[in-house]
Amino acid sequence: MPELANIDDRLRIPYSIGTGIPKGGDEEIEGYLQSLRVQGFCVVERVIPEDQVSTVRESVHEGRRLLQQDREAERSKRIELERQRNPDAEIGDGPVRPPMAPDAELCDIARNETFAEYLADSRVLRVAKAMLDTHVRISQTEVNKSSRPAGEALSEEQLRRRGWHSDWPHDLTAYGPSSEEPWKHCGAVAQPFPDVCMALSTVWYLGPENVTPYNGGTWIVPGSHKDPRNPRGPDDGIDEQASIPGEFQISAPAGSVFMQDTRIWHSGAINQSEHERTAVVCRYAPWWLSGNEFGNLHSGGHSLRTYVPREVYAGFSPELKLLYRHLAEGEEDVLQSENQHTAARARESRESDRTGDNSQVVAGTMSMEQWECEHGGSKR
Ligand SMILES: O=C(O)CCC(=O)C(=O)O
Ligand SMILES: [Fe+2]
Repeated sequence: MPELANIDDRLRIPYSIGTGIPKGGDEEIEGYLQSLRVQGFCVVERVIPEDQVSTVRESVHEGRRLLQQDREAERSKRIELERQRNPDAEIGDGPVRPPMAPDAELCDIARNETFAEYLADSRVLRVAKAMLDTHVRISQTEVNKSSRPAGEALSEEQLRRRGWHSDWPHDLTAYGPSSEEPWKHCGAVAQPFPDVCMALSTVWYLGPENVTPYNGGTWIVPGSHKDPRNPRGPDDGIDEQASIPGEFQISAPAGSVFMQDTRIWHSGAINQSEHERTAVVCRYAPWWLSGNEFGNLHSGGHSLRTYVPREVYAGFSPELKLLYRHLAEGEEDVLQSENQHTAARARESRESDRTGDNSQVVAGTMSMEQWECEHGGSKR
């Protein structure tokens, strides 16, 4: 492929243990961070141990069924509320604007508690905190992200078709607002995107098979997170459905987590196998990224606002609680202790009455890499 000659070799570094990242300790985490920064993604393998994957997968299938039931009941309640507010309201089959908790829509994490605990896995959290902020939270949870078997012989044309996009808050379609439903809008960062990783989308591959290009390995364009164009940019001249030079598909054992900078251009893939590639998608974001006001319209439901019921939240581990506290019924999210500790140190240094010498501080001369090196990088 002649076009590939232009693709920077740095975009072919290992993205997982299976592709060459050293296993264990700080070196492993550094490998993920390097891949995320340079290529825009990484894969943390076997976050769900091999012998647990089928239990977790089955619990998610059951969780989806229960959610469906609960959502029907919630929707009827919302319609009732809407009618009380406006007796003339004409309510069809479409979305009904949700009020605040406890009448907002159930977050997908409810009914999926067996899966949920893995979201606070130590490797995944270390990576998310180093990329985003020590106070990281899950802004979107979508348990219905399987790639289902295509079930028929596919033409070359079908196999060539992509669905390139980047994810919230970098999805320029902002999930379909209209003049009738202006509230149905999840917000998108304006182009050109600032060079900041604002959130990490994670795809949790739950088997039953290992993920390969044949059965739904996610398509990705390495390095595209740094390109000011976007496949959904209305003026960028990119065909959302056509292949792009440098594209390739992720491979990973079942139970692994694909983590991507939300700016990266990626696409779901056709599953040519006989089995559903079960998957859950969650988006980790720092405390400062507005989620529940604008960001929670998800494929499982029709809601901008989701909430985690009190009794579900009470059963979470302390680490998982920190990821969902902002959505939990009756809870207030406050800055986590690591952030508060930094603020306390900053205040202490301001309070000392020593006057120092800044003659060696020439503003603008320190690179980000130098700063990270001096401050301990991802071990912070
Ligand atoms: O299913 C996949 O492989 C990708 C899913 C995706 O792109 C999304 O949910 O935004
Ligand atoms: Fe996506």
